Amino acid sequence: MSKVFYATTPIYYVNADPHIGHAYTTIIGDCLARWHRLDGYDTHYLTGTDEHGEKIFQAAQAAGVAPQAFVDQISARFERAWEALGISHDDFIRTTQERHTRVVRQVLQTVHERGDIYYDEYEGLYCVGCERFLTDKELVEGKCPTHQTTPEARREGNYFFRMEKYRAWLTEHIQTHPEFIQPEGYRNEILSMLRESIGDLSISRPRSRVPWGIHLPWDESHVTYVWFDALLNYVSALGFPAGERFTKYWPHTWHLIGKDILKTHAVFWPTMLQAAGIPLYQRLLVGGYLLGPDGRKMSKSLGNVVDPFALSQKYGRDALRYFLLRELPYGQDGAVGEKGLVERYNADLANDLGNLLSRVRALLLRHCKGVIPQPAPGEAEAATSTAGQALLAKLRPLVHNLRLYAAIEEVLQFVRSLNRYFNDQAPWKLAKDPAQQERLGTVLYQVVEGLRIASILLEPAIPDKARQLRQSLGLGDYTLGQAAEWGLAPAGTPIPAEAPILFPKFEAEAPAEAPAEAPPAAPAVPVKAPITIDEFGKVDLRVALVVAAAKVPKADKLLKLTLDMGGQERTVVSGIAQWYKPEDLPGRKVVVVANLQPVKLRGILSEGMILAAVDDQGNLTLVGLDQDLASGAEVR
Ligand code: ME8
Repeated sequence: MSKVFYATTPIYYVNADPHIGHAYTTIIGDCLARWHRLDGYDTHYLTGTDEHGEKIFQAAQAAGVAPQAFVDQISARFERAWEALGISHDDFIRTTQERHTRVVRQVLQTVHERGDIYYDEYEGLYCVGCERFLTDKELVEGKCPTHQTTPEARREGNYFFRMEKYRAWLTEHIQTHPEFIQPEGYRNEILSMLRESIGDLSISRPRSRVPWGIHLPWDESHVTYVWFDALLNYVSALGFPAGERFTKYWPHTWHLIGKDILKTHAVFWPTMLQAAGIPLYQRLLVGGYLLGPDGRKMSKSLGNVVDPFALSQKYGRDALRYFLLRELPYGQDGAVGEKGLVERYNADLANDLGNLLSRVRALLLRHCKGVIPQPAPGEAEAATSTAGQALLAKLRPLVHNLRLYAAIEEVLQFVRSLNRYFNDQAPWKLAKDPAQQERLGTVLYQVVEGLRIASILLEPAIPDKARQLRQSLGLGDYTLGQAAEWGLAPAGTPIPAEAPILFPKFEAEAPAEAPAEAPPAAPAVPVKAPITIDEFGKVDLRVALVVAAAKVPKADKLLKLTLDMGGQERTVVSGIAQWYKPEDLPGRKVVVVANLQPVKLRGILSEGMILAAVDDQGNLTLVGLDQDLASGAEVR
């Protein structure tokens, strides 16, 4: 089978700025494109903007700007938005570009010459939001169900495309090609629509009313209907009809759309293609709606709109990408909000993935001279040696069927199994026993390999962080197939001495979802008597790495911590056992009071104190660093 892949997003209307719904579909497409590239497919990923039509013309008029200047401005915002979210599209098409308008006129001419276009008077109900006439059946209480507006009654002379003529043929095609429209519910919706007449499609507007559009080649007094124009972007961008890209990519097309534009893509588009003598696309993949955090459809008036760019700035673009990809089964509606993002981020990315990386790095730096160790010869551990192969075999069909959330969850389960392995093997204990050094190398190698494999499989979802993860283990890039091969991390590879924390943990605060009423003012905290800066300067605060942690026998509250303060080892006894498990601490950076008079606690000499914040409910959390800094660094 040829390894060629072509994915498209809808081209977005430039009547308003990009929002999270646009980002959602574009991120899904990006993940698919990256997956296929990583798998050695010759991949082409297309997005762009839809710039003609009444809706855009009206928006430009309302803004008091000439249409071309208006669309230039907003189209550029979409391009910038995709750059900000790390979208790796290969092309960005705009329907006002000459490479597109030329193809639209050419296809219209062909269909006209074949006798599939005629002129007629038409009367119907038009929804400007959808940019199409709605049938009585589609209305809900007289309104457009997508836009909640009453369509306008219109009567005018239009050119028509003989769409009805292709109804039986289209039905047959859908019936004999189960993959053509997915998920199945949408396929059934279209099959049921096709049981009744679909009518012919009005494909022009009089220029006297809508001057903004592509002129019909045979009648300059009409412009092309925006959907007939827009759908053709998918082939014009490939250089249809003669372009090499068209020949190569078109037979492998996956169109990603939201359910709001199902009919145009599942009925208008294939019949247009058939009439123009162009082969059909391969698959139409239909996504559901994103809902606000309250479970209602996002809308500005309800105030439940989530801004993807603010989230991406605050938490990082890979965090947003991960959340949207992991949270919702494609095809279904689902609620998204900041709180959910933070929870998902902390649990999966900061705890399961990032923390394991920090812990293994700390041990490699301390006990393995900062290089990836050599595993014992011939030792095949259950944790990873065949896991990569099994995982990839599971992931391929999941990705093919757009079950991206399930594919990600499989990888995360693997990462959780690595965490269990790490905790069970307790390499920090092995490190202390000179007879166990080979075993220590084997265990740490397993975890490094596991992280390498997970990073490859997660790369389409979180491209920047996946690379950062590997870099902090001294590793470069791999192909998807190399996730299935065990042992590709070369023993002896030096790992960088310093690496930024992969996923710094966030507090689960969500200002956008906070209750409308202001929370009661916190009581004033009694503050101790003032001290001078010189007095404060006497306290020597330092960054330290937790190297080992253990319970203090017969003391429920105490842990004994071994700290590395930049080449200098310290023991500190700390009363944090109620809040922290010993196995969760090695690899963490803490802040320690380095010049505190040593004291003996339960027979152990404690040489300092680590800082923790505690609230009046008794909740305690260790003071940490926002970004990684070398052990021994001064805190002031
Ligand atoms: O329809 N949830 O453009 P458009 C999920 N120009 N996805 C959403 C969404 C939401 N709440 N809101 C929007 C058009 N989308 C035409 C397309 S294609 C030849 C022409 C996504 O700007 C989803 O992919 O209204 C939807 O189909 C698309 O944005 C509509 O974008």
